[in-house]
Amino acid sequence: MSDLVLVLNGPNLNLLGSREPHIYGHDTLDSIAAALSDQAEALGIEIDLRQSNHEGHLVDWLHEAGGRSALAVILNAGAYTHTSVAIHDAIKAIAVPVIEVHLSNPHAREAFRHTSFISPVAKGVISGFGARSYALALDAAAALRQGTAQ
Ligand code: CA2
Repeated sequence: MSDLVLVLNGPNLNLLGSREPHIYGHDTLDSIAAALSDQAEALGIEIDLRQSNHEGHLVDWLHEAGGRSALAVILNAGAYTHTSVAIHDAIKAIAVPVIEVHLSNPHAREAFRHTSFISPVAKGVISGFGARSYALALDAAAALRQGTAQ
């Protein structure tokens, strides 16, 4: 197991901070990355934050996390959360805990967001806290390293 945490972000999350701030907040993905970087340094964890609008990139990066024996993956799969069997299968194929995160609380939104293909294969889920969802997930990843998370 390494000290590497991949922070993977799916479609449209590159637009964060530009629209729908009432749902997703004012933070941009760059500002989230900067805050996570500081937090990771304090925790002695290496993070690598990526975003793609393409499902296959997320699948490839999950495989990479498995190949590199990452400590954890923090995954906001965006809308693919609600559709992607490919991402579900990729998570099952790796021996790395995946922490599902969302800025919003999908269960408090439209019915089509109430199904997650990620949750059944995730170590845990954190949603509804805006950018803080990512910070909470990184804390959870650090706890996994120390063996203090279940
Ligand atoms: O709450 C979350 O983090 C979501 O994963 C965000 C996804 C949504 O499809 C999920 O149901 C919940 C959408 C991300 C789109 O982000 C935008 C940001 C600014 C402007 C437009 C879209």
